Amino acid sequence: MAAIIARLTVRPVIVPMPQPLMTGAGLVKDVPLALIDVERTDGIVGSCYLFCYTPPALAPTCRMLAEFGELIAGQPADPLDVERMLQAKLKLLGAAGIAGMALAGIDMALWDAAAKAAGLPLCRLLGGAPKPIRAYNSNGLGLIGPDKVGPEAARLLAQDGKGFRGVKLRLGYADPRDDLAAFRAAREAAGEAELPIDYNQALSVGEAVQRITALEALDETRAGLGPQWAEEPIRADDYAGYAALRRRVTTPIQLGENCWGPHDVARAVEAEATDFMMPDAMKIYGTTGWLRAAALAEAAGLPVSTHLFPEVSAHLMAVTPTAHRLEYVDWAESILTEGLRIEDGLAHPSETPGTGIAWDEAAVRRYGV
Ligand code: SMN
Ligand code: MG
Repeated sequence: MAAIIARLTVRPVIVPMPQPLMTGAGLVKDVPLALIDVERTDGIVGSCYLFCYTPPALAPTCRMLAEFGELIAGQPADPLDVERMLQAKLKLLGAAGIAGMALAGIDMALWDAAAKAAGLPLCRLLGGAPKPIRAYNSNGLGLIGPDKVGPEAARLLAQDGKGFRGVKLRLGYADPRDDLAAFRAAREAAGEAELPIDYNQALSVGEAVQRITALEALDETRAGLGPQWAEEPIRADDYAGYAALRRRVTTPIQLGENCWGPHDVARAVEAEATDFMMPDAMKIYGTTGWLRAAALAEAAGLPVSTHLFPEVSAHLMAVTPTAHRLEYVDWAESILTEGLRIEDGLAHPSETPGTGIAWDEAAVRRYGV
């Protein structure tokens, strides 16, 4: 008998950022999360959280989820069909922003429920095994000033004895010389660890050519220890700009966290905009959208990394043919009974049924808004 969706509940929480992060696109100091539970008539509850980026987006996201909850109640709990139904409802509005986030949250919760119903970790339900994936620590190294970068890189590489062999460095300082100084300080502290850099869309195409070319001229880069990739140097959706940039630098370009659904990934591929692809489990439209994006990336020969949402992303990477790196952040861990397990720098998908997301109810009450 088909499982039916009984009800969706959503709870807003604002968790303090363990360590505030200054990026090229502004300061992140609070973690506004929409906690979603979708209950089926067989009693199984699927859960996931959405990261809403900025506190003003939290209440509208929860409201949108509640409205969608009314729409899907009574429908079969089959994620692909629910995704089609919500996409159809969003044809005129467009499935980006809060509407796209809500659709993704429902999708991830329904897949979590489906995996629990099967008694399988999500990656096994999707046909894979819970294999480990190399992770890097993305919890810090914001725009803190070049003088603070070395000690922070060392601290992040050592965090909780997780054995990281990579950390992400945010660049895009007002003064380009600070970018060079920050990279050199990070490299000195990080030894041979992987050092992806992230500009969070701070630059024009011309500035990006200059800044990345300058990094490529450093002794560190010439010795083979340059940035592992340059992430979002320019406006996220300027794929023609990315293609132009790629013709002028050799550092691999990374983008994808701002792709809305597999269709944006297809456009980025078509434009030859990038060397690497890092979809965000939420903006890509959840598990359903991820599988489609992963197929596009595989066909185009693009290595795939994750963006935020480490718990569910670890499962998705286990079934991603060109899986590359997992971005580890601990931002939601304070409201989870268990965070993602990382040992020797490798992330291990949870082995309990579902995605492993379970709420620490005392913490949810503490941070509820
Ligand atoms: C990032 C994303 C969201 C919030 C802060 C920073 C950054 C990343 O682009 O890729 O981690
Ligand atoms: Mg980024």
